[in-house]
Parts: sequence; structure tokens; C-alpha cells
Amino acid sequence: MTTLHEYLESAGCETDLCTLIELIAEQAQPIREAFITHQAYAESENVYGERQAAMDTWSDELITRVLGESGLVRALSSEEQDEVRTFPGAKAEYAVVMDPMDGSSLIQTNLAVGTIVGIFGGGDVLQPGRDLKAALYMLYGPMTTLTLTVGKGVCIFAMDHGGVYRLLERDVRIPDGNLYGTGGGRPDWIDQHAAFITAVEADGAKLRYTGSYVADFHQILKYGGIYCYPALKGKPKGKLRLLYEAIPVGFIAAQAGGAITDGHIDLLDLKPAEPHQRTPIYVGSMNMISLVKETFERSR
Ligand code: AFP
Repeated sequence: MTTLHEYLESAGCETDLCTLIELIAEQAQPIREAFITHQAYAESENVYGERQAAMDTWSDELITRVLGESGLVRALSSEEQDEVRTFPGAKAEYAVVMDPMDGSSLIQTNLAVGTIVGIFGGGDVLQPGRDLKAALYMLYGPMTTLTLTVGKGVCIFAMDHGGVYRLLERDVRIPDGNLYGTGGGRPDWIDQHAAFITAVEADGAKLRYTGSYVADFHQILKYGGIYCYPALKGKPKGKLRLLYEAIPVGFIAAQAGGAITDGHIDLLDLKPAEPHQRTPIYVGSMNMISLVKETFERSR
């Protein structure tokens, strides 16, 4: 079976980008091993005032150190760090954006969680998603999988017992589908979101939501449907982050034939104004994204 290394070579990626992707993907092994010893919460809060799990800080420090030492990354922005980190001595000019441990509040329940990464060229982290050179996420479930795009479609790899990623599926396409997952509490949803959920439920859609964005999205990628975290009354930007969660996963969705929107615009067209910007998110199959747009348009 094709290895990650062989795939990257055949995809014609720049050598430094191949090395960087492989380096990030390798971190899944130490991260998996650390889950058992890092169950607790840390004493710290992140910039959003959220209590950090021990794995949030541990995985953030691991990936930041490895990428800093690689000489390949000029700038790195992490959901878990207040400031953008810069590495002026780097020989390559990649800028990395990441959520090192998405869904960390679920670690103690042993549900699947993941690491989300976007890679830009040019050393600047504040770029529209459409300009990504690569996006990936590692999902720590029954298997460790790597879902990757280098702008030439989406591939899914699984890590074998020797730590080698082997291709499970290439040219992944999001089918039209009827699964949906939504964050936020019903009383807090804005009216357009409530109207959308009423519409999908009337169409017979089925609810599947764990509270781990990366895992919930992966299910949508495989089976079709939509993941939503809407604008809430009193929280018009919702909960999730444009740079760390929307942009990399949205780029993967688009490469698989799906899309991402906040209900009004394609989030891949939006240039982040600042690293920790939040945004409502609707990401998934085209049938569902069309319904989001129609519903938002109607209830304007
Ligand atoms: P944690 O990393 O704090 O678990 O947050 C996860 C997350 O950002 C995203 O992965 C989930 O989809 C969303 O929050 C879940 O939020 P709700 O608990 O409000 O549904």
C-alpha cells in the first residue's frame, strides 16, 4: 500500500512541504502515547478563557518545539497560544496554523479527538483559506488516520503498527447525505439556524454529534451531511475559530467536493483579521450547504 512518503513524492509537492507534512504527521505517535498519562486538566486557561486540558498544552508544546526546530516554519499560530510565534532563522517560509488537540474535553470519555493543521506559503498566518498549500488532520480514534490535501484532492491514510502511514482511500468525495450535527443549545440559536435545523429535520435528516469537531466532520466526509456550529444569540460569532478550525477543515471539504460557509459567505474567501477570530461554521456536503444558503437567504 502506498505510504504517505510515496504519495507526497508522486503528488509533486515541494520537498520542504513534504518534509513538513511528514514531520507533523509523525507527532501522532507521541501524542497517542501521552493520552494515558495526561488525562487531567491543566491549571491554565487559553486566550478564550477556556480551561486547558493537559493534552491541549502538551500537544501544543510538542508540535511547536518540533516545528520551531525544523527550520521549515517562519510563523506558527496555535489555538492554544495567545501570540503568533515566529522563527526568523527558518530556511523555508511556511506558516502553520493549528488546533493541536481539538475536542480535548472528550479525552476522559475516550471519544475520538484530533489535531488540525493548515500550511500556508509566504510566512504569514493571516491568509484566506483558499491560499493554503496543504491542510490535514490526524484523528485519534480506533485507528490513527491522517486526512490530507495538498490541493490535489483528499486522501486518507491510516498509521500501521510500525508508525508508517499507508493510503486507505484516495480522491475522497463527500457524498450528498442526511447526517447533521449542531453545536449550541436550541434556545440560544439564532432564528436562521433554527429554521435550517427545522428544514433538515423535516427532510428526515439524522442527528450525529459527539462534540469533537474533527471527529464529527470526518463522519460527514465519509457519509455525507453537515456539521454546524452556529451564531448564537449574544454570541454572533459562535464558538469555533476561523483560522484553526474553519479554514483547514473547510479546505479539505472543498477539495472533496463539499463547502464551508458561515451562512452568508464561503469561509475560504475570508482573510482573517486576527488569529483568534471566531466564526459560525456550516461545513459538509453540497446538498446541505445549498439548503443553508437558501434558508439564510429566505429568513434575512
Ligand atoms: P474542546 O476542545 O474544548 O473540547 O472544544 C471542542 C470544540 O471546539 C469542537 O471540537 C466541538 O465541535 C465544539 O467545541 C463543541 O462545543 P459544544 O460543547 O458547545 O457542543
